[in-house]
Amino acid sequence: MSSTSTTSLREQQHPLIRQLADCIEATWDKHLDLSSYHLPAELGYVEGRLEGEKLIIENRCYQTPQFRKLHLELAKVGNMLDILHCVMFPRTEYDIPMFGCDLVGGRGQISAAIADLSPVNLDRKLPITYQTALTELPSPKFSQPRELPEWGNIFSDFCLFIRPGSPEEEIMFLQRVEAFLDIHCQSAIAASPVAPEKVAQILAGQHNYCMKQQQNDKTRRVLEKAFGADWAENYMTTVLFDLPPN
Ligand code: BLA
Repeated sequence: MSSTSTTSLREQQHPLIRQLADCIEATWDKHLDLSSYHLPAELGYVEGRLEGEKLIIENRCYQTPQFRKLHLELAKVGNMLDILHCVMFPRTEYDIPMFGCDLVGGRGQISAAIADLSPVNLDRKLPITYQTALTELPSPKFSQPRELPEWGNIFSDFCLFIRPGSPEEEIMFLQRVEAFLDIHCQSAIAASPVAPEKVAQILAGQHNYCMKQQQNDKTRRVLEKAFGADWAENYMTTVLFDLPPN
């Protein structure tokens, strides 16, 4: 997949998606030592059809010394649906949270904007460095907060899930996600690997995170309608929320 066509998909998407995609990549570039991550070739760029509209999915993946996989996905269904999906999977020898973000919109309006740094250790608490940094951030009020689904108990107290009510709220969302990313990248590069006996707990926490995310029926339905149930199951378990190898 050439980068020019990823750039062009981005240019066709909702401005908030474009801005957040640029922001995520710039933050990764600024803080982290990126190298390439191998995705099965046939899953890097995918086209399907959903209700007569063309569905395009473009993936960018990297790895770093601290992260097993950094995944940024952009998807577009005709003019109906624009999606940004991003997950940062830490290597299991680091006791650091999972960054996840999803923006879903269509016809000029973002309906779901969610971002979190989700704990994966046993007591489901963020490391104290994260708690301190996140508590110090300005926490603006949004006019349309949204309710998490049942599987959303993986998210932290700092999880932001809203429907942006104005261009100002879109900017506030973008700024808060940028702050999450800065805190996360800085904490990750400062982190020391855990003792080997703690790795299994972190692995279990990442497993739980992925299993819960795989229960998101709204994501699954879009993929199933365009590509069929087997393809959707394979994509959700090997690309979107793959489990780290044991
Ligand atoms: C919601 N995700 C959604 C919705 C759709 C998708 C259509 C409903 C939008 C709405 O309720 O307004 C679809 N999201 C997709 C598709 C992909 C995608 C097709 O990423 C990929 C190809 N989802 C994530 C991550 C998080 C996440 C990383 O991928 C969070 C960190 C959350 N998406 C998330 C949540 C909802 C959602 C919590 C709302 C679910 C609900 O209300 O039931």
